[in-house]
Amino acid sequence: MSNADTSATLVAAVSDLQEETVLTLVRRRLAAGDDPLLIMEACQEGMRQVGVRYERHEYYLAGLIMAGEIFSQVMELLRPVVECQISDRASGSILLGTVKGDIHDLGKNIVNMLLTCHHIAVHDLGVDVSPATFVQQAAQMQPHIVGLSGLLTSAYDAMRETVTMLRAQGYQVPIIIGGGQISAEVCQYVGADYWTTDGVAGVELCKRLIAASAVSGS
Ligand code: B12
Repeated sequence: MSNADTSATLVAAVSDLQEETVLTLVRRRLAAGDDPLLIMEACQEGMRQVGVRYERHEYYLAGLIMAGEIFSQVMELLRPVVECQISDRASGSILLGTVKGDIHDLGKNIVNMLLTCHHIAVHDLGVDVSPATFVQQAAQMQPHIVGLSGLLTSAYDAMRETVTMLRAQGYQVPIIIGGGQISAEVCQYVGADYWTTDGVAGVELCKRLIAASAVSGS
């Protein structure tokens, strides 16, 4: 089977919530030496499809919970492989969290893992983090970057509030927002500096921003 075929099969298995099939396919692809980030991408697409099926009332909350559990298990399989594949060093720090009212954390946890692999210090505040907590922790940690995660439409207001509060307190560090439904329009509404729907691209951005701050001495 070609890579494209196995990816399509994996996307479908995640979308169909076929736990055993997903885990078997992931183990098989890892054993064949496939890139763990490509495997993760396929699973993320499957999760997006689960969301679509939830919207169509084909799945209910239990389906979302099941999808979350499957994805967590996939990440447990991928984590050790990702960790030993990345060897570069980028010193810097990021304050990360899922914003107030939102408890989605699978994407945030991936970003945490990838950043940690690149030796960027991650201070992860968890989920449902209030704007005041972000501000308080930014004061303590003085991070190079603040990263806000959110998947719910209602999270955009919490993101906006967080950005406004950080700026009002004088923090001029780059703020990145991430999550499956984020767009340029959302970024503009929130007042963040950067946005992404892709963890790998987000981590590359963090590395560039940290390198630039080292050059400018900020
Ligand atoms: C799994 C899931 C859940 C699980 C989450 C488990 C967990 N531990 O996270 C559970 C069951 C808890 C859940 C609950 C709910 N969910 Co939900 N959920 C999903 C689902 C199917 C997948 C999300 C996911 O994990 N994707 C995989 C990850 C890897 O992708 P990701 O988060 O986008 O992250 C990537 C990037 O975005 C990026 N990234 C993410 N954050 C950041 C941050 C930074 C700084 C950077 C650089 C990058 C970055 O990196 C990641 C890797 O590439 C989505 C569907 C979808 N389209 O997203 C719905 C979805 C997000 N949920 C939805 C809803 C409605 C709910 C509930 C309200 C349902 C309910 N009736 O209770 C609750 C809300 C609870 C709350 N208060 O937060 C809706 C939101 C609709 C909306 N517009 O607001 C969605 C879109 C489904 C849908 N299409 O209707 N959900």
